[in-house]
Amino acid sequence: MKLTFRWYGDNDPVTLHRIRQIPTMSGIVSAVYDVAPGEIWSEQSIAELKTKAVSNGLEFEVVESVPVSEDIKLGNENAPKLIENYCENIRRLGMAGVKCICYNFMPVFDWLRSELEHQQTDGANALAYDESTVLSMNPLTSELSLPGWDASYTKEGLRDLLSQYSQIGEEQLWENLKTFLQAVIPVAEEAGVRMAIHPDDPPWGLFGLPRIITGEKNLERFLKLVDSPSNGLTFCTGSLGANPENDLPKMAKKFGERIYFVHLRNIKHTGERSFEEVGHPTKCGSLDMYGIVKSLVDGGFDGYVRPDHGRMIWGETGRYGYGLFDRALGATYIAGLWEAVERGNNK
Ligand code: DNO
Repeated sequence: MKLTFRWYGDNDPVTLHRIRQIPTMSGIVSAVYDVAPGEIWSEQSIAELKTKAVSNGLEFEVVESVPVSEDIKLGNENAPKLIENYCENIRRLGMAGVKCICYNFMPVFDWLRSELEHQQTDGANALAYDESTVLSMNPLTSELSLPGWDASYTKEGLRDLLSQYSQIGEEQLWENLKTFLQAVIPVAEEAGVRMAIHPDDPPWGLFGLPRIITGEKNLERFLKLVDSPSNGLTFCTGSLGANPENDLPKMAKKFGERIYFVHLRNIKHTGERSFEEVGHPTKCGSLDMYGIVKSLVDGGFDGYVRPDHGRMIWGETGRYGYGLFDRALGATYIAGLWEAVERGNNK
């Protein structure tokens, strides 16, 4: 297992120097942020990112994300060209030593929350999701807090996209995903890169938009779309765990060898389709973090792990979910869990 930490580039208030000081940290997870989704990343930007990491004693082996353009997810006439660009990015990243690329296939919205600064009893604030609040809001009037939201959408652009997706049900989205994978996975194989799809967060459809990377059955179906070692999963416990029907330890064990990247975080279920993010330890929330790590190790997982969203604690301000302090606490907790599980297994 390699412990990693997400870094948002030079604008990230969390510096590489600080990331490096987190015990057992091996590398960063990052992306080139100076190009629009769908475009080819310049070799120079990729190289600069790598140099920054390496000169701070960190590896750069994981990219999160190379975004998949809406045209690809919609499977429209622009898709082939954009898929070709995507393949070129995989080649370039492979050449630069990247081993794993995380991406998602969620239509329009990435991760969604109803609250960004939910006050917790210990004075921390955290991201929270309440389905009734989300559904009572109209994405077209943008009352919603959308942390994973691409702010560049205009209202017209969004209306247009939502109407295009209204023609597309889940089955068509599966088809478009298959077309994408059939093109990119052979390129990833050749480039020595493992593709790791991120589950939908939350793992159910919203605003009439289909979401398909949601649970055990669908992950199984996904892996069979193109059955190659380069076609794998990002196991995001907070995303999949939002649905209590997802048995995470069971899934971690079952898919262990095809999981290349793990986002570990805990959430507390606060009602039907409602949850808030909490500190990483099992005791803080509804997910069995030890059980998940044990199953990953037993299931043959040997990839990258990062602590996921942290709460804002100790007065820190910054990028929602991505401050330093709580994620660093999460990282050392994860390192501790791993040591305990591996030693226990070798007894
Ligand atoms: C949220 C993240 C997601 C993730 C993308 C991967 O914090 O886990 O935004 O990066 O869905 O493409």
